[in-house]
Amino acid sequence: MRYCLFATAGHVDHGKTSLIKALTGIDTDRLPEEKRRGLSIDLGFAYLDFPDIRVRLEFIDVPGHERFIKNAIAGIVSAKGLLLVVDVTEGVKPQTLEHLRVAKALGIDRGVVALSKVDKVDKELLSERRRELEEILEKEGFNLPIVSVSVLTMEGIEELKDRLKSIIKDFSHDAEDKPLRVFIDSAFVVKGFGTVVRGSCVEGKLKEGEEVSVEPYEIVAKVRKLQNHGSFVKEVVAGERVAVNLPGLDKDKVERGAWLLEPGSYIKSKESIISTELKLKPSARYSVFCGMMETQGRIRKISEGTYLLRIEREIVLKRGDRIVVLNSSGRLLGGAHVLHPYPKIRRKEFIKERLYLLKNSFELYLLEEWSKEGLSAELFRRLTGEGLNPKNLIHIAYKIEGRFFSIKLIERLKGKLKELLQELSPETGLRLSMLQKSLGVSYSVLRYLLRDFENFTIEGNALFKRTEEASNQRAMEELTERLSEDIVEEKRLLSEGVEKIYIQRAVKEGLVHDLGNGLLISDGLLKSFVMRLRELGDEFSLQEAKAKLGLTRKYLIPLLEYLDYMGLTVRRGNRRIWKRSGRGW
Ligand SMILES: Nc1nc2c(ncn2[C@@H]2O[C@H](COP(=O)(O)OP(=O)(O)O)[C@@H](O)[C@H]2O)c(=O)[nH]1
Ligand SMILES: [Mg+2]
Repeated sequence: MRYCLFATAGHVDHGKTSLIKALTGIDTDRLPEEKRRGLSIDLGFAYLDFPDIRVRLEFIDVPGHERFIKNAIAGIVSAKGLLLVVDVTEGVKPQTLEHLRVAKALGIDRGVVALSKVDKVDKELLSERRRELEEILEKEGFNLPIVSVSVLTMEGIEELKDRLKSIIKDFSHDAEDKPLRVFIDSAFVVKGFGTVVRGSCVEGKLKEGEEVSVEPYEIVAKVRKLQNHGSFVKEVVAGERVAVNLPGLDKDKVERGAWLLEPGSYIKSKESIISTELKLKPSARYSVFCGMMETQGRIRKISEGTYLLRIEREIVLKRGDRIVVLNSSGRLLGGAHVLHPYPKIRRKEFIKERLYLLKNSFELYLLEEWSKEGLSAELFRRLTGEGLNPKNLIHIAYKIEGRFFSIKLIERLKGKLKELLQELSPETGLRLSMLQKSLGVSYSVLRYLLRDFENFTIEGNALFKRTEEASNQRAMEELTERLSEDIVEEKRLLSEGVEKIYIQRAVKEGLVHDLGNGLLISDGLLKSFVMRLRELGDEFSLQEAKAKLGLTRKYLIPLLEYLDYMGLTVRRGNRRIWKRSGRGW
């Protein structure tokens, strides 16, 4: 089963609650006060199943009274579509427009309009109202089908269901793959279970037994039971109305607007960069809805249509989220969308100079904003709810230990490092922490940068310049190491990039022997050959030597001749005899 959330919208008494009841059989006016007054005060919930397309359409019934505009926003904010109800006898009224504008502010553009109570009017008035309605919808920027309905005669109810079905049939369910986000609208205690929070799952999935973090309070709690409309379920997904049993949670800690999130999946902040068509003023104080959470805030203008929003409490947002803006007296102004939920650098010039990146290639913006720390896929996901596509960073960034750094920056740092290293003397060295500080980079980045500088060595936690002597020493060590297992031809070493001068020096110092014909052997290997040959007794034949050392004639003959030359052996025909006076070995 998949789920899709719709909200009702429309002026008070236009027939929203009655229509939901006619569609679903569920009476959403559940508060005693609502029953008494015949008026929806708070949100109500119902659902309609379409078994053939395996979708449950969830309804949030929104109150229409103007005093409850905030409840209306809280209801519409988690919806993907709208069921707008307009009383045919009254036509469009203030809250009809207001709710349409809330939907617009939230980027909701799909849904159906029900022209209600058509049992009360004649055909003429009906078609006049329809025309009026079409005009207004167009003016407000909506293109929605209109269905005439009556809950008394049940006229149009089936048509309305068909319309709804054809809309939700094509809905994408990719929100299911995002990190979990539940907007909480209430919390209560159920005897025997403990605290239950209820809300709309707008993104992701949640399973029984999983841990969630309740934000913005930073409480991690374990899900004991899950329900969808009173039935226990093992898992809930995006689009679903949910009741989540969190026994360990204190119900009084939770208020409407809180979130259930996958722990660690988002960043909370009090500042964000938003984009809007509204003309906002730095002098004014605004009321903003982020999800169902209402808070107060002020803005700083970055440029036309782009503002830095500073709110009074830490909340959870991600890039692409819509927020609703009201003026300080609670009048709806419109919507904005979040470009950056956690701007680390809030300097106006920084943001302004990079507006294009901010709007069009967020990865690149973040690469500059987090230049020294590097951009990780995890950070990207926390800010956007999406995976970082490394393809977008090819040719622009290096990946160092899981984080991306711009090539431009790394090259600049290399230049700076070069300058710093020029002043380094062989004796004193430089603490790595000092270098890190001067460059403003992590240890892993410093190590990455140092790879390009050859004549330095790290000893302990300091960097030393290699003296020429030390460089020679190192080259010699490398050379003898290379020659310690096999006899190697000189031209092969040269082709591997060993400098001739080091070979000559090694031979001169006795570390390496030149057997003639350009065959080189390390002193150690030569000694071990001699020792093994000595095991053959006072004298040995060419064949015995070959079997003992496993060398081909190409190498063996120069080796044995070299022993003769060294005065260790004398050759007699095919045999070699150890000389008594042979040096040492
Ligand atoms: N005649 C008639 N009355 C209706 C119809 N739908 C709703 N009503 C009445 O209109 C009033 C307000 O309806 P309600 O559903 O509470 O409106 P809401 O405030 O938009 O939820 C109630 O008295 C309903 O009985 C309809 O189709 N025909
Ligand atoms: Mg109602």
